[in-house]
Amino acid sequence: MNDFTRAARWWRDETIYQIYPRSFCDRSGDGVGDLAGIRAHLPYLRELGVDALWLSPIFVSPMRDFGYDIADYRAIDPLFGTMADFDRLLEEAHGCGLKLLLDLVPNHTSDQHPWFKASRSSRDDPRRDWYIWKDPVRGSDGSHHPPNNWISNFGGSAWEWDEATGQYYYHAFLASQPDLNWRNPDVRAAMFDVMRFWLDKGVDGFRVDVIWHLIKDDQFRDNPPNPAYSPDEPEIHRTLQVHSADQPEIHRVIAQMREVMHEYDERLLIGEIYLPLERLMHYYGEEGTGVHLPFNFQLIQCPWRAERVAEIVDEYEAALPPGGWPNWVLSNHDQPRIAARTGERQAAIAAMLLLTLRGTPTIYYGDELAIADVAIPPDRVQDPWARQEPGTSFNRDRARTPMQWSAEPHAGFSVVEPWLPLTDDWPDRNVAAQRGRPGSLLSLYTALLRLRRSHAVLRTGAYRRIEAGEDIFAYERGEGADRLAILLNFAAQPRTASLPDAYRGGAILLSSDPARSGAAEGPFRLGADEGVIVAPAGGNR
Ligand code: TEU
Repeated sequence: MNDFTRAARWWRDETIYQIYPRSFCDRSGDGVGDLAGIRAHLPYLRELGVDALWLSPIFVSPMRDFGYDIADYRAIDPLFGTMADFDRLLEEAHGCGLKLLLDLVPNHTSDQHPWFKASRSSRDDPRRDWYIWKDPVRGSDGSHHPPNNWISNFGGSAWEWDEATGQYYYHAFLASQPDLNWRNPDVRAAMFDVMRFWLDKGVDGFRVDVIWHLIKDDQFRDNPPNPAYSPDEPEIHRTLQVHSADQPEIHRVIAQMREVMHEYDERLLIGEIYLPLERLMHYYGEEGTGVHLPFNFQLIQCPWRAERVAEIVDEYEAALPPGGWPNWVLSNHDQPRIAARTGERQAAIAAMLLLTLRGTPTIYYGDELAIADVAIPPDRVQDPWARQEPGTSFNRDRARTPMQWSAEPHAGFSVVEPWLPLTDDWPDRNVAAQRGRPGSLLSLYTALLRLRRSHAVLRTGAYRRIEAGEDIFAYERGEGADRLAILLNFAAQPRTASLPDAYRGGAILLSSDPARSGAAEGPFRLGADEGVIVAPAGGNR
């Protein structure tokens, strides 16, 4: 039996928690989070009940894109600590049963990486072909123009002119993030060695940044215009990324990455992929050649209405290839937070959804407190994208604000003013205030994670939609007597749900409303913004 069809892989049972290291906890006293801060809060993460931590990049970087611009893939940035701090974090995380996933950023390096410095030094340098260099298009007056119309994800042309060598280089993000040439086998070999370096240390896997970007059209054809573009959108949407990303050859590259992972036992490969569902599914690959989990951002991108969310879940379940294991994400460091999108009361429904759907959940740090987007005063804006395209509606800083630990100064995050502001209500919205308090979102997350552990059906049971009525998304997990029903009221008013007969008189295992008691009735009265998990009568408790 190959790896793809083998039944149990740890990530099917476990929950991932994303930490944005700059914003988790600062122990060095510079206002920026660090590895020692993460280590200090391992007990919190155990108590919450998550299983695997994914850290956004912690490697040496000029921090133009806050670590997604790497200058040394094998060293820890001093801002976050030392390699000894990393080794200690890994050891202690493993010691308390937590796995550790790193962020692999193979699409581009920093322009300060020695590879790029060599590449840009001369056209004859052996590293020249490690990046994507093209001759200019010349105007009749001798002026130089980019070789095609590709746009940077952060706005403007994706081509940067290099006067010294008379060519353009390609950058899908900032000009200080030149794209590597993944058609060059030496680049592949070098990055696979980076993977081995961390896998040898014992990390449990990687989240691979913009994996669908690695291979570009070999003819560098222009992207077609996007007929639906409106000028208030980020400039990247002006064209359709038909030729600059998601090329067929990417799947061979991913298969090679999987071969590297196969040299080790039970390591996880996640791909960061923003693509429509039918394109996304190709990234599972065939027979274990794709990523284990192509990140599923459907819930981030959909309007928060019961009917639409239900459709999205059904479509996703139906689109999965045989053996493809699902995953769900509500927020990340690039997107408005879930509580900002749904409001605080519905954040509880979102939590119940995330932790009861079939598939590996990823929780974004701070979502368990319903931290919402924080308005960033203009003089404190950090996000290079927001600086480069000030017209864009969303500034990523708003979803990257510090974790709020307590009512101590600076919310216990730091002893000095943090790099980004806290929420206005931090004296109440923090871990110390919510821990163990009935009805708090943190208590709900903790209870949900405990229930996932104690009830295998919530982890691996089949998913089946139940028609329960307007504004309610309801589904079952499991089969026969071994099943549970989940009823989620997306409305801010009470609603009545029809409940399958088997659940009448069944136990309510969990409600988002701590005042709820008793057994399940026939037509089931759900409170405003209430979600419940119900066992069948006489069944599964
Ligand atoms: O993000 C890639 C990416 O595509 C997003 O920035 C996307 O453009 C945005 O969310 C709008 O949908 C990854 C990292 O997560 C991000 O932080 C980095 O800035 C980027 O890659 C470059 O490494």
